[in-house]
Amino acid sequence: MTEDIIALIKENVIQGRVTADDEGMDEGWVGKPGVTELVEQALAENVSVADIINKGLTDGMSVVGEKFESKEYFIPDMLASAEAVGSAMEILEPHLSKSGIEAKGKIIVATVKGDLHDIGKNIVSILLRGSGYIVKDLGNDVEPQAIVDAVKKENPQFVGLSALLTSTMVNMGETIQALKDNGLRDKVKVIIGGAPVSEEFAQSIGADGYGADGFQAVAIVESLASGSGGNS
Ligand code: B12
Repeated sequence: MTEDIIALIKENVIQGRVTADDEGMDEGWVGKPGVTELVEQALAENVSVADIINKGLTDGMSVVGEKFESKEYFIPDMLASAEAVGSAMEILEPHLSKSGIEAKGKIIVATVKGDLHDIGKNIVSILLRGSGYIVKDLGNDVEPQAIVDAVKKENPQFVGLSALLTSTMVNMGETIQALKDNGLRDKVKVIIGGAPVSEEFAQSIGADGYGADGFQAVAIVESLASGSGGNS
């Protein structure tokens, strides 16, 4: 029974269905419960929160990642699945501490100063949340000083910076400089991403890691957390 509902959650993540109204990737799903209804049902049936997250949401998102890499899925498909995971995590968040699940770490994410593109940053946030991290999303067009202030207040292990414009990617370097100027650079690992950014650029501004997509963002954070990755 538990396996059934977990399998359904996983399948509905793959289908990108938030609620029963959603069509999903394949036909014939409208009217059947989506991820939010299934997660509510699973909680009512006392299914473990860890199983919902790990075997339902995360395993579903892994399949989506594979389909994205093999070009079977495109960005809107991935967004639909990421949204489904995000809405499930909103329902599950109040239950995390109760079920003894410890957050893996905390990350502050922001799109840098001057840049209003936040779709990619939002995907990164959702996937990190889905992987068990506490994410403090500062939004877009975020001044270096606001990131410094947030690091002081939140004490995160990671900072994730996003930029989509060649004119704003320089503000990633400015942000890292601001962290240095405030004596905070050694306290956080900084990872960066966004279409114009590259591994080489990350190294040139002294970032700790670069991720080409949301799944790589999670992988980099995981490897930096275990001390086995990054550019440094
Ligand atoms: C949607 C969009 C907009 C929307 C943004 C809406 C929003 N809420 O985000 C609006 C209409 C506001 C917009 C405005 C502008 N845009 Co625009 N926009 C785009 C567009 C079409 C899609 C971007 C996007 O969302 N991609 C989908 C997401 C999922 O991908 P992503 O952002 O790359 O994120 C992924 C990875 O990069 C990575 N990632 C992202 N962030 C991070 C962070 C970390 C830490 C990690 C590890 C990974 C990571 O993971 C993400 C998920 O897989 C692109 C073109 C394109 N095809 O990319 C142009 C584009 C980025 N825009 C462009 C331009 C020029 C502008 C404007 C200047 C246009 C104008 N003249 O007004 C303004 C600038 C506004 C501003 N100050 O920011 C140019 C940039 C050119 C350049 N090289 O600088 C592009 C490339 C279009 C083009 N070909 O000319 N835009």
